[in-house]
Amino acid sequence: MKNGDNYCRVCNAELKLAVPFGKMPIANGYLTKDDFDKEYFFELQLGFCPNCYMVQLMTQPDREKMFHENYAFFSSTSARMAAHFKEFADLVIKGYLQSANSFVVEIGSNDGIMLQHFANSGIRHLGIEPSANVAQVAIDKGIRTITRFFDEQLAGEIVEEYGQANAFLGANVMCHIPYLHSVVAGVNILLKPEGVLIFEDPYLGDILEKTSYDQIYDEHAFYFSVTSTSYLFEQHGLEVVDVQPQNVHGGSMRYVIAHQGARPVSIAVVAQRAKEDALGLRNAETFEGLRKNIEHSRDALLNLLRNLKQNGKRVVGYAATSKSTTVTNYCGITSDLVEFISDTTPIKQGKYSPGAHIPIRPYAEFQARYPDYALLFGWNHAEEIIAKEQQFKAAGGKWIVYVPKVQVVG
Ligand code: JHZ
Ligand code: SAH
Ligand code: ZN
Repeated sequence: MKNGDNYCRVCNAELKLAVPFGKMPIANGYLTKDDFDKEYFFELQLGFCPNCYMVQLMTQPDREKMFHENYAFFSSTSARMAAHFKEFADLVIKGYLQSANSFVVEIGSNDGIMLQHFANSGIRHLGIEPSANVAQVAIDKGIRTITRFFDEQLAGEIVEEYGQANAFLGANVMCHIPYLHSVVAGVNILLKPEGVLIFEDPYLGDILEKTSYDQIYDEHAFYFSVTSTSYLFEQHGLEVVDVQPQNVHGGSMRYVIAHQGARPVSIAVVAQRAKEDALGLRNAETFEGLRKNIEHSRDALLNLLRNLKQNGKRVVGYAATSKSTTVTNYCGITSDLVEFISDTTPIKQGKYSPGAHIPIRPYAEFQARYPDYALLFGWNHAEEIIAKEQQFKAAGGKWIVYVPKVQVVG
């Protein structure tokens, strides 16, 4: 394997630079004033592999800089996501865990948002979650969790201690792991002959169609499509047997993977690959288009925010999402244009946003004095958020959204 930032982490071909974002901080690296001068930055560059079509970051910070005992993202902050993961768990229990003594493993299990349903049903389970603070929340709920990064080595240790798994799950974690070959080799070891890996991640097709460029940040090492994902698993004697689009996180894809030949391949896999060809996921020019769309989106958002400021309007950010770090830093949005960002997560409150250093304030401050405009950094939760903010609307408040295009609503 060639090393360095210019080679595909899946097939080793030379990457093409698709979108350069400039220097970026750690997306979840909320900080205090004392730490401003020590802040870490890296070059955020989206790369396209012309051989296996995997879209990926060219440079990635060390995993320990992102996932540690002060990780700022707790999964259970959205009611919609809690419901989504209950449905996911129910589907796995009914479809794959009906035999006695079934065993389910989840990587990136975070605060136990999904695994709690297996634990509550008395199913043998194991969570693998390297960020110790979020893992502790799960452990306190009685969910068996180990604080480690998953890889091939750990898969061997798990099989020795617990045996192989009927189901191996991951939501918004597979695309976070740069050393995918070790992970997939681990999946091979861990899965029973009839076992399945089911995982979901933000879908490249949605990112292109919606110009949701804020999905691009340090933690997201890969931007999967059915085409590129199939290539990866085939290298390891595994295959994609089903794909199911999911209406969460701005458009995700759920992949069902099995040992080659173990299960029939759904026509949805073939159909989705045809859609990807039509969308141009195998053409470098598609990504030149993305780059232009991103530049237009940035200009439109900046124009809007500058106009509002000139007109004396108060603008506050709603939800200090990881995604907002890309938007604020790429567009150059500071507290000059956005007074503060309201967020419900205690660990983020009282700190400053990465790079742009916009203050993060408790949600109560948003409610206490509504701004004229709320910039919806949590646009992926728009339905849930707009529904519960009827009072803001009644008070004359308006939403600014920037996906799929920059506009004012409400
Ligand atoms: P949300 C994270 O992305 C990081 P983020 C990670 N890389 C990933 O892929 C996805 O999650 C799964 C706040 N909030 O879910 C709470 C409100 O304040 O879009 C959280 O700080 N009020 C693993 O960070 C933040 O939003 C609300 O009403 O982009 C979560 O943002 C709601 C619903 C959320 O994830
Ligand atoms: N599944 C949850 C959490 C996603 S956050 C959800 O969808 O909401 C991504 C999680 O993956 C983080 O908690 C992070 O600590 C964890 N993670 C990162 N690298 C990992 C690895 N190599 N193995 C297992 N978990 C990992
Ligand atoms: Zn490749």
